[in-house]
Amino acid sequence: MTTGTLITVAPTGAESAKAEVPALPVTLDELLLTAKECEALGAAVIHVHIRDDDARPTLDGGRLRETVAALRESTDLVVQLSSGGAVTDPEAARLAVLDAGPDMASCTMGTLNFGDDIFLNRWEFIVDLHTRMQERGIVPEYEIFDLGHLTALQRLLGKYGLPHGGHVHVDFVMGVPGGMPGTTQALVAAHQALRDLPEGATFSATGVGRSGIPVMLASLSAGGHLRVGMEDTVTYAKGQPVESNMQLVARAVGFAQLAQRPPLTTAAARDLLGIRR
Ligand code: KMH
Ligand code: ZN
Repeated sequence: MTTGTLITVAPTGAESAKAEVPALPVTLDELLLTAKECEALGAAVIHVHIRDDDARPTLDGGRLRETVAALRESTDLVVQLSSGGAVTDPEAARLAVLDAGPDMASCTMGTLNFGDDIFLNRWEFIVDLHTRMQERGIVPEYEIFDLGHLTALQRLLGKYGLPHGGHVHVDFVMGVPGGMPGTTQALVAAHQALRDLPEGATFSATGVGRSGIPVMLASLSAGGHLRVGMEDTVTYAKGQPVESNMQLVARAVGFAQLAQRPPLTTAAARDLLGIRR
């Protein structure tokens, strides 16, 4: 059955520098403004990376807690904290992200080359993240950068059981140099592999950089959901830098409406993902 479209906004990420991308929201005020405007346009989930006073990525616990509280106060968005952080973040700090008590957290399902860096996600670390989220009632979004990550997820669920809430939701992060390409063919392959996961598993997809539009169209046509935002896309069209996250959310909403799969409300998103507020 085709449903409406779950739209996640990933407004900041850990990779772009504020000096190079001045429109990037890096302060709490900037993040809250972006969150409110994206929610008004049709986003239901926010995938959050935060920055320090110098606009550098941070996993500071106090700031994360303040951010979760502020987002809950000003919006009804599902708050998903990144446990991926930046490629330089140590495992302990990534696990401690859960202490901020978000509705959801990301959980990347394997190690990969990440451009010139390595995004390290050891099996034992993944198990730790998954089981701690089960214990604390946090719903994971499993980040799938490559096909083998779905095999790892199947193994994880088989050995350690379903996530909190019982629903499995994954995000195909496509087009990272070192991961699967952002193509229709790769999305179809990943979608096929979803059949090995528990019945009813859902997926979102995001294409990094130029692969954003083809991945969005492929995901909508395959019954998938969308993640957009300046974490993944800083160029709107050739020679045209992204002006704001709202521009990207508005485009995703337009595509979803064209596909006759309008954006899910935040309440419907909670139902889909198995989240209780
Ligand atoms: N910044 C990347 C190394 C996540 O948020 O969980 C990892 C990332 C995935 O963005
Ligand atoms: Zn992220």
